[in-house]
Amino acid sequence: MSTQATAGADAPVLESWIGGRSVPGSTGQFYPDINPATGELLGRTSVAGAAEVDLAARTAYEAFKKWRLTPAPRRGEILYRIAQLIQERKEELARLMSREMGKVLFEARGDVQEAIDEFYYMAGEGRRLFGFTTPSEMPNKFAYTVRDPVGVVGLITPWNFPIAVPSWKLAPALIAGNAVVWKPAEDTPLVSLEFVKLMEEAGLPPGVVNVVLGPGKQTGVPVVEHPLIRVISFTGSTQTGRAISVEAARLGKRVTLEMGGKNAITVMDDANLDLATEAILWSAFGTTGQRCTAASRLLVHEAVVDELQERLVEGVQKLRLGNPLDEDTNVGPIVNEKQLTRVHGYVEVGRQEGAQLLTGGETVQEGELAQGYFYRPTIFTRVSPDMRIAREEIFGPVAVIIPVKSLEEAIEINNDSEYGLSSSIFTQDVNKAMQAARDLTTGIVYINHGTTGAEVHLPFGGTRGTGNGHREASVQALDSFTEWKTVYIDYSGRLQRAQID
Ligand code: UN1
Repeated sequence: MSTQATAGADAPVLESWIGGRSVPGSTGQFYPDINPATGELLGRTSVAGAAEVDLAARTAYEAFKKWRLTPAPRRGEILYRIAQLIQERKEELARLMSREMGKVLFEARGDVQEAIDEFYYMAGEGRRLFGFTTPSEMPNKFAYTVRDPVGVVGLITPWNFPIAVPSWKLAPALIAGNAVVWKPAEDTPLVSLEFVKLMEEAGLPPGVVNVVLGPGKQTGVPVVEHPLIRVISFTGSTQTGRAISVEAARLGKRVTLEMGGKNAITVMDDANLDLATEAILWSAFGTTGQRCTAASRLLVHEAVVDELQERLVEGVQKLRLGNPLDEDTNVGPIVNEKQLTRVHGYVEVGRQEGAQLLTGGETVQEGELAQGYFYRPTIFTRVSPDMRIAREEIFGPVAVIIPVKSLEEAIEINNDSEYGLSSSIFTQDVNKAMQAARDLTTGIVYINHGTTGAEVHLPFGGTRGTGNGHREASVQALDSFTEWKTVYIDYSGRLQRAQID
């Protein structure tokens, strides 16, 4: 972390990291970095503006010229060392993440583990990065394809997976030979700075990844607009993603978007209810419901709805809210006050819409927790699919139960959503499971498993309003950060005209 003189407070000033050094923001503004469990001020971000983004983009462009010519297997070795170093610092990074955005420690460790997995995985891609060869239609002519890097790519990432989600973008961008301007969420500057410094310590040349710190308006917008930045890869809210998309279209840039979800778990009448209960509690209230893959709709067969409700309420009451750094905490705080207000606003909407509140529905006011942004895990039941709480992404610890009569009805409700990230079904009937796997129109489908738990070597992404057709992690992520180049080599010594001769 950058710990230069602080102006008036004892929390450190956090500065952007460009070309291997700290750079103060020229906006003159500061943004607070607050521990959401305690209200403690961890740092004050010196907000970067267009000038720092320009410096970062030009620095990246210079670094790109060398990085693209570094053989991909050598780039892979650096990625491998990054993975090793993250592994060594796993605990340290997890604790910092927990303090900064409130994820409970064991989940923060998982977040860091996802980055380790991703960097190891993409390191191996350095010895593949497959193109293909195919016969030419002419004699004495040869054709092949290669993946070229795009150049400088802009990454805009959220606070909810502050190490894992950036890694899904950084590792493929880097292995393909791109340089990066990364704007992490304004709520997680510390962990982002630690991460970029770690990458350089592992051997990444300074300037290949540059971090610009600040909110979207001041710092994100210039990233989207900068002419040297050819690709914008964004994960975050639908509202911001759509705005980026419009701007990127105007500027003729490639943009990959990973936005909201309204993921559903279907529970059939033959389901293993113990397993379903456990999976729902994990999917709905893990990361305090602040995941794109969080289960926020529960489509429960009417034959088991009463029993499942009882088990869920019992389960929720056993969840311990607390400081995320305590090993026995199950649910941490919401990331900031704005989100807390938003979540409670949706609970009010649910009440007005006539949904029945089963449990939760309020902030926590007792003891130490009153200092942080804690909200009780909340379940509504007797929800109808057209209510706002059944349609809009809440991004907090709120799940709604919609009773259904059949598998067909569950599939229809599941698919009738603006979003299409993940879905899940609990059934012991293989025929129903296969029908669901065929007919659920989300990017990810889980059978007898909750809606979260993506692995890095498989495509991650969603249909409809969740994204714009690309996938993250997996080898498919390379498509976001490469241009296909087709090379024809004519060794006939004469002019051969395709489609003519
Ligand atoms: C996200 O919510 O933005 O599968 C990412 C999961 C995690 C990643 C979620 N591995 O829920």
